[in-house]
Amino acid sequence: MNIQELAAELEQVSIHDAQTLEQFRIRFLGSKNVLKDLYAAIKDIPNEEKRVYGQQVNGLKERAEQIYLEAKTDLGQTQKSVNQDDWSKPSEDPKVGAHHPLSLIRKEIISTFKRIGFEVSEGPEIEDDWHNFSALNFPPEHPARDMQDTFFIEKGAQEFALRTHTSSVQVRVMEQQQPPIRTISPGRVYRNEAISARAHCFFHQVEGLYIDRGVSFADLKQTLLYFAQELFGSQTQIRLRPSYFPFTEPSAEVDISCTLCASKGCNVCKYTGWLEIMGCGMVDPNVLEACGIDANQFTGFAFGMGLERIAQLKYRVTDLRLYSENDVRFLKQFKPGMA
Ligand code: 2U9
Repeated sequence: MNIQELAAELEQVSIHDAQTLEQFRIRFLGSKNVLKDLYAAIKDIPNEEKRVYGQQVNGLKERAEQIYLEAKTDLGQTQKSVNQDDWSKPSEDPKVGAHHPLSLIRKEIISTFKRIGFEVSEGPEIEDDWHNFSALNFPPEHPARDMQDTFFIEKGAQEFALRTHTSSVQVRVMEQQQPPIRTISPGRVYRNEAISARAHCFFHQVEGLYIDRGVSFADLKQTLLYFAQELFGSQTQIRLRPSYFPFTEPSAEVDISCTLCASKGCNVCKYTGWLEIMGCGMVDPNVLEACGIDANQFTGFAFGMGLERIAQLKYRVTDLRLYSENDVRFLKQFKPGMA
C-alpha cells in the first residue's frame, strides 16, 4: 500500500474495543507494521524526493501513534466504569469518604463524657445578648462585647451575636431544667479574628456543665483527670493553674503532662513538660441565679475546650486553616481510632 492509501485508511479507522485496538497496534505500530515497507523503500526514492517522502512516512507514523493513544485512553475510561472484558471481575473498591479530624475528636469526647452520665445539648449559633453574655456574668464593659471581638447581627431593632462559646447552650439548659444537670455542648463558635495559621474566625468547642447539691472542685479535678486519661492515655497527669473567666469562680487553666516526651521536655511542650488543653472552674453563683437555680442549694463545675486544640495535640496539625479548607489530601489521612 502506498502513502495515500494508508493515510486514507488511518482517517477511516474504527477502534471500538480492546480487540480492534490491538489489531490497529499490530498493523501500524507492531514489529512487522505496514510502515516498515515504506521506510524500506526510501533507498529507491530519487535523492531530491527523499526528504518529502521521509516527512510523509514519519507523518503517517505519528498520526498512527496519536490515534492509538487517544483510542486507548478512551477505552480505558469506559472500561473502568463498565468492565466489558470480564463481567466476573470483582468491582473496584468504592471511593468512600474520610472522617474529618474534628468529627473524630468530637465523637470521642462525647462518648467519653456519656460514659460518666453526661447528656449532649445543642442550641442556636445566633444568640441574643442574654444567653451569650449577660446570663454568664459578663460585665457591660467586657471586651468580648466589643465589635472587635464578636460578630454582631442586626435584625430590625434587635441585635444578635454569633455565639462566641457554647456556654449559651448551657444557659438555655439551666433555664429549662432544675439540677441535677450533667451536660456537654459541642458546637461551632465565632470570634472576630483575622484568619491565620494560629487563629480563625470560627472554631469548635465542647463545653461541660455539672450542677447538683454538693458538687465540689475535687469532683471537677477527678472528672478532668478521667477525661484526660481516656483521651490521651492512662499515664496522663493533669495540673490546674489559676485563671479568670467571668462565669466561673475560682477558675483554672488545665494542662496535661506532655504525651510526646513523657514530661521530660520537648519542642511541642516548649520544654515545660505540660500542654494546655482547656479551661474550667466552679460556676459563679451569679450565673446559677441568673438562670433560675438557687445558689444556696446547688453548686456546679464547668469546663470548655477547643476541638482544634485537642486535634492539634492528637494529630499534630499545626495550621488551623487546614480544618476548614476541605482539601481531600488532608482529610483522607484520618481514620477512627488512629490517634
Ligand atoms: C455555664 C457556666 C460556665 C465554661 C468554661 C472555659 C472555662 C474555658 C475556653 C477553652 C478554650 C474557651 O475554646 S476556648 O477558647 N473555655 O476556658 N469554659 S469554664 O463555663 C461555663 C459554661 C456554662 C452556664
